[in-house]
Formats: sequence, structure tokens, C-alpha cells
Amino acid sequence: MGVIGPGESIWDVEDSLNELHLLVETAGAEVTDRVMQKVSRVNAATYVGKGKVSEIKQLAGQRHTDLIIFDDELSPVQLRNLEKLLSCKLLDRSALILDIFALHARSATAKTQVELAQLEYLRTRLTRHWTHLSRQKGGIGTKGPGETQIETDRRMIGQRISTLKARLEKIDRQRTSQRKGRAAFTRVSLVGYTNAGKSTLMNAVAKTNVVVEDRLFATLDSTTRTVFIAPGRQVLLSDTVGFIRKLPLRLIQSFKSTLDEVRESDVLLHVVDVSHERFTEHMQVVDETLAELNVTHKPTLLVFNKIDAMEHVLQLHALHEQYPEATFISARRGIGLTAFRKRLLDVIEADYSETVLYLPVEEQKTIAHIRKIGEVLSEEYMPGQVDYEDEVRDVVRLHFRTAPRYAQDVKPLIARFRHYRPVNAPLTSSGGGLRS
Ligand SMILES: Nc1nc2c(ncn2[C@@H]2O[C@H](COP(=O)(O)OP(=O)(O)OP(=O)(O)O)[C@@H](O)[C@H]2O)c(=O)[nH]1
Ligand SMILES: [Mg+2]
Repeated sequence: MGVIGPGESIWDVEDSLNELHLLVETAGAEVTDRVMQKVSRVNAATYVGKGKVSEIKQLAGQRHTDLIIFDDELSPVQLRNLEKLLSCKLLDRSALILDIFALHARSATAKTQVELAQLEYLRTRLTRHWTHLSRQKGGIGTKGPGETQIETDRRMIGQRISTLKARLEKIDRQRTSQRKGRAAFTRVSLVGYTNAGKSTLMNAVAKTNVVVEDRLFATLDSTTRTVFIAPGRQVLLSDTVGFIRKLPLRLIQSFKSTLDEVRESDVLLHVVDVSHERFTEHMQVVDETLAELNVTHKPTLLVFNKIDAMEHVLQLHALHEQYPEATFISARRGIGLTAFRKRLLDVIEADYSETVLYLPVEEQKTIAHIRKIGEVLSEEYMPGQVDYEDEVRDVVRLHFRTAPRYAQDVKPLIARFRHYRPVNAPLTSSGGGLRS
């Protein structure tokens, strides 16, 4: 059931229903009918008008429908009323997506995140009818946290939510310390609409074996691997959960520990399926979702994927002209990957700074710190060469590269050790962008 709201065209809603169709199939059900209605104002009690409700009921009866799915999010009241009037199992888009999440969650973390999202969704919608969603019936919409939880009262759900939250916080802390351990690497995250080919690209460049499927939300966990993008140049690449339109922010937020990867990365790879006719809209949804998650101003490389599936070469030429900043690939066929690595390196290097410092050899702690936050490009021990306030000191010449996020760490070091520069050392070493 799709609703054509004010300012929406029938095509917008058709398209959204096409996507809902895919979601339904991903969840393992079959679509028998589509119903649309143009409304000027959403009915607070039943979302659609009374007449439409009886029409749907009649149709569902004729077709022996097991389930009715609304393309928009229903309020708890609307859900309750409609279930009563239609006497049929009912889901809205959010609940359907949650169901797919539950089907696809593999790791303990993903399962915990999904259960939390499900319970938070359920908490406000706890009605007698929700027992319909219990496992007894089988089929889609049943992969809930189990009938026992559904039947327990809100207080019990609240307790379970606290337990899950505590568990996730623990996971968060572990992940944060893991990330700290690999601080010096440049972190790159794959982001994009679901099914764009993020995991396929990950597998192609990182030689991983992440599950790739022609299904929505195949990936719910983040996978991180080191990848060589140039000789001697390693980055950490992470695959993440995809986005989709009309996905309530709180659902995405339940993937916090997965999305922290995105938040803390230095560079984003925005993967787009350009063979999809609505790809520009997908790009917009991804941009909006990132903004909602407060991930803005990150250097981003647009990766136009699935060029092998484009119907006309002319289309590809037009895209090249329209998006000169994008890099064009086919992750599945391995086309354009060399150019892709080069573009990624360019994006990374554009924001990095290189620094040369002369440090007294006693400063082992500082040297260790620099190794943590930066990538050392060269290191030279210079015994008794430096004249500082008429003192002869042994120093280490350290040439290193740091990500923009460490600029604030490097600045005070430059100030603190500037006196140790040998009298005849140049202010900047060769190569552009050097700060010394
Ligand atoms: N024709 C073509 N298909 C591709 C290409 N890259 C990926 N695909 C297919 O697109 C589908 C989705 O690929 P995934 O890599 O799972 O996409 P994803 O972005 O990780 O999707 P989610 O994890 O579900 O958000 C799979 O059927 C892939 O085989 C490509 O370059 N060309
Ligand atoms: Mg994936």
C-alpha cells in the first residue's frame, strides 16, 4: 500500500513501491497486489481513508493475503486501528526492514543491535495483535525477538533494552580501543545505498570474502581489512551497512558501533550503482543520511559502479562529463580498479601533511607517539651534529605523514622542537606540502 501525498507524483510512489517489492522478496514473501491512493492529508486514525480500508480488506479476502505492508511508517495508533479493521497481519516499511535485518544478522553484535532496534520499535506498538507476529505462524514478519518477549509487559521490554544497551556499550568500548591500536593507518569507509556493490568492491580490492548478494541489506556488520593501494601505501578499508530511503534515523542509529567506523574514517568511498535508473536519488538519500548522522565534510570519492551493466556507452560518456570527479568501475568484473586506487590515493594525499622534526634521542616517548599517530617515511640518527644553544646534541631526524585528524597533535610538537633543527638544515625538505 502506497500513498501519494501532496507534492508527490505517482512515479515517485511507484518507484518507492518497486523498492518495497524488493524488500518483501528479500524477506522471503511474494507480492500479490499493489494498492495506491492519492491523499491530500494523512488520516490520523487509519492513515488512509475509510473507503480505502474496506477496499483493501475486500481485496485481501479475495486473494487470501497473509500480510499487508504499508510503504510509510505508521503510528502506533494507526497500526492498532488498521489491524482491527483489516483483521490481517500488518507491517509498515520500518518493521519490514527490521525483519530483514533480523534475517541477515550474523554476528553477535549485529544480532544485539537488531534486537535492540526491534524492541524499541515494539515498545510503543505493543498490542494484543502483535502476538500475530510470533513464531507460531511462520513466514515473514515472524523473526521477532520471540513471543515470550512480545507478550511480556513494557517493563520487561525496558529491562531487556537496558541489558542490550549495556552489552553494546561494552562492544563499543572494545571497538574504540581496537581502533586506537591502528591509529596510524588511513581509514577509508565504503558507504552507499543498499545493493550498490560496496561488499563486491571490498572483496575485489581487499581479497576478503564478504557476503555479496543481489539482496537488500546483505551487509549488517562492518568488516575491516588492510589494503595496499600503492606500493608501501596501506589503508584500512571498512565495509558498512547500506542506506535506503524512508529508513527512520533511529533504526540506522542502532548500528552505532558499525557506523562509528564511518564517523571516524578519514575518507569515504561513496559507491553508487549507476546502472539503476534512480541512482541520483540514491545519492541524495546517502548524502542526507550521512548528514543526519553528523558525518559531513569528509573527503569523499564518488565511485560509480556497475558500468558493465549500463545499456548505452553514450550514457557513460554523459556521466563522465556530468561528474568529472567520479571514478568509474565495475567491481564485479574488475574494471577500472587501478584508476580507482590511484584516485583514492590522490584524495588521501590531498589532505595529509608531511612534517620533518629533529628530536633529541632521549625523547623516546615523543618518538613513540609520532609512530602511533603518523606514518614514518624516513628516520635518520644524527649523532653530535646539532648545535642548539652551543650544545652538541644527538638527534633523530623524523620525516612523517599524518592524517588531518592529527594536525592538532603535530602543531605543538613543531613548536616544542623547532630549536633542534641543525643550523644548516633547510626549513622545508624537498617535495610539496612539507611543513617543517
Ligand atoms: N553488473 C554488476 N553487478 C554488480 C557489480 N558490483 C556488484 N554487483 C552486484 O550487485 C549486487 C549487490 O552487491 P553487494 O556487493 O552485495 O552490494 P552492497 O552495496 O554491499 O549491498 P548491501 O550490503 O546489501 O547494502 C550483487 O548481486 C553483486 O553481484 C558490478 O560491477 N556490475
Ligand atoms: Mg554489502
